[in-house]
Amino acid sequence: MLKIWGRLTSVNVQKVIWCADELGLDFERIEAGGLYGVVNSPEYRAMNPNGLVPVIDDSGFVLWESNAIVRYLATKYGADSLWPSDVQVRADADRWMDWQAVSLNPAIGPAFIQLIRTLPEKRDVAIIENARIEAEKKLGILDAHLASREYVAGLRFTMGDIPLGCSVDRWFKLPLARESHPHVERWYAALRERKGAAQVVGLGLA
Ligand SMILES: N[C@@H](CCC(=O)N[C@@H](CS)C(=O)NCC(=O)O)C(=O)O
Repeated sequence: MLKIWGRLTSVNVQKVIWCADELGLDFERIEAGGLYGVVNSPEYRAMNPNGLVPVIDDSGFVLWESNAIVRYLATKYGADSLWPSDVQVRADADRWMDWQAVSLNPAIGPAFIQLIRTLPEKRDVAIIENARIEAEKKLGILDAHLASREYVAGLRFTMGDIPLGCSVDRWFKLPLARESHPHVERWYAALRERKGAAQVVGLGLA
């Protein structure tokens, strides 16, 4: 059976759980990372020398890097659903997965760390405000893209929506004032209805 290591409070673990649920896979999730530790044990480091979550073991095939895991699961179990067969649709989905990892997540991250993982008396309002401004700029880019599409890669939900869905879910749950991005809001509302999204959208921030 597919094994997934990682705590559900990790946005990167959330992507993998959402993807596996979307595909209807049977899997076992093993707590690791944060307060659960595990990631520094020799056994874990042998699977992922970075000591980070998530990691999967699919019948002996071990893989780390959340977006690579989503791509792998989508390719193996979601041909022509999560994994688009059309090369251009797939490239579009891929592009937004990379953008989530290198642009959107780093923009939102500092606000999340300050507002959720830092004691109120230790919070730095300038970091929160700078992160908010950066995140709003990125969400403006996503909003313009979604103005003419149902989902990030076109008419259908694909693997490309999952990492972005996790980041945007986190953004909408942060206790701060947000600008309006109507197309992102419409897309996120549709994602929230999906059975595969239930575990992630049902979580509180921690
Ligand atoms: N690029 C990696 C980043 C993984 C990562 O940074 N994971 C964080 C949680 S989001 C982690 O393992 N932190 C240490 C811990 O939880 O103990 C991926 O996407 O899988």
